[in-house]
This record gives sequence, C-alpha cells and structure tokens, in this order.
Amino acid sequence: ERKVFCFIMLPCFLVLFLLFIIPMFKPYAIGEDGFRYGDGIPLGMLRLDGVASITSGALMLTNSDPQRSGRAFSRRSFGYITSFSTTFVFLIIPPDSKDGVSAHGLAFALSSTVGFVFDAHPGPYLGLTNMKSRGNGTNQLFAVELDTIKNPQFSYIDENHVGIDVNSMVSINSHTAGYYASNGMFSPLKLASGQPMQVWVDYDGTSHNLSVSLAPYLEHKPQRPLLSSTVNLTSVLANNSFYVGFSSSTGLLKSRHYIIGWSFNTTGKAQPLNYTSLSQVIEDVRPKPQTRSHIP
Ligand SMILES: [Ca+2]
Repeated sequence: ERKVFCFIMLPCFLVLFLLFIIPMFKPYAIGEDGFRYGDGIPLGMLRLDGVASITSGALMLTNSDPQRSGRAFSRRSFGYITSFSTTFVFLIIPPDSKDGVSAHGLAFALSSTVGFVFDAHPGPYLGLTNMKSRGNGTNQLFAVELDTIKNPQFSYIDENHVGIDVNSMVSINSHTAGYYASNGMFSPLKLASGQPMQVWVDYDGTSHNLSVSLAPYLEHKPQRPLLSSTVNLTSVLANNSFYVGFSSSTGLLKSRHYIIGWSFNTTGKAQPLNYTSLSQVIEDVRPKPQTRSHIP
C-alpha cells in the first residue's frame, strides 16, 4: 500500500516543486520590475558591504574612515539589459567644509557580477576595480562616476567631474560637473559642496545612447544632458543579467558619501522621487551648525 502511495504522490511533489520552487530562483525579468521607490532608498532590496550602512533613512556609502569602500547593490539580478532610466539624489560631505577638498567620490554602477567586491580597491578605484583588473572585459562593469579627485594616472580632467566608465575607471567620456541651463549656458556645480544634487541616467537599448544629467537638488532635469555616449551595454554586461547599485570610497581624505533617494526603472521613465521625504532625510544627515552656548 505504501509503494502505491509513493507511486502516486512523488510525481505530485515533483509537479509542485516545478511550479513553485524553481520560479523563486528566476532573476527579475526586464519589464517585470524596477525599483519604484520615491520615498527614499529601497532598503530591503540592497546588499550592503564594506563600510556602507543605512542611517537616518539614507544610504551612507562611506563613513569617516580613510581608505575604505562601501557598496550597495541589488540583492537580485535583473535579466538581459534593454533600456533603463534611473534618478538619484546624492550628498557628499567633505571632511573639512572650509576648503571643500574631498575624496574620492561615488559611482552608480551596473555589473553582471558582484564578485569584484572581494578584490576592488578604495581610493581612485571607487571600490569597483583594482590595479590588475582595470580595463578587463571580464569586469562586466558599467558606471557613472562622480569624481572629486584629479588623478593624472587615470587621465582625469579635473578634481570635480562626471564620467562614463566601461570596465575601467578611465572614463570613455567625462565632463566637469555642472548642468546646461535652459538658456544653453553651462553652470558648474561642486560635487563635494555639502549640497544635495540629483543625477539622471537614461539608456536606450536600441540606439545604445546613454545620457547623464546633473542638477542642484529640487531643480528640473536639464533638457540638455551633461554627457552623452554610445555604449553597447549588451556586450558589456555579457552574462545577460546584471545587478544595479552604488559604490564609493575614501582615500587619505575621509568624506561621507550619501545616496538620499533612488528610483530605477527598466520599462519606462524613472519614477519621480518624493522630495518632501528626501528633504527630511537630508536635514537629518547633514552636519548641524555648531551652536555655542553663552555662559554669562
Ligand atoms: Ca574620474
């Protein structure tokens, strides 16, 4: 009787396994999902490592330790890359607000692997590559860097630039940080000013056009992007799946790098952020002005 029971029930268990268990391991398919969190950082979706932590509702990528990296990437991978649209608000607090010198910056990144976290170096590598791996196609890495150090070794244009990086921290395209106003004039912005700013990155999977815009917090997305490049991300992210997130590092200078809010979409424009919530987070993480008590 027991044998008959097994004979009937085993195929049933197998069918149940195929129906329910296997789909749990399926990566996010494009068109199925994105991060649509307008209120801040999608905390549960992120895997933090290095010195990254969540504080006051913000993602703090680096704390006040020198020569350290912090990263936050999506726990689950997305499928084959087609198009994407993302926007985020960041805040860099330099170690000494008087001279505004800061290190090293942060990057928004897509990668087919998160294995690099074990070998990536801080400082100018922004926690994404190292001396040996830089430029390797096996990195399967795309990044938009917000770089606050001039490093002649990497052909950096200045100590305050935005760059498009493919498998390397030597940018394929870069521009002094700032934005084009509606009258066409370029307005420079200091990345490590202690002021929040917003970034938009849009990628068209058909034309392979990638554009990056930057603006002061609460300003509209500029009509003219700061940077545009043609990048075939299908060939960069060759594993046909990718993780998305942020990385940052300090050097001898110990800056704090924050992501305040983020939205990422693979099926249309990035969802707008909730600025009311973000303004509160910004207020909470910013250093408070020193108040002196007057003792008569
Ligand atoms: Ca750079």
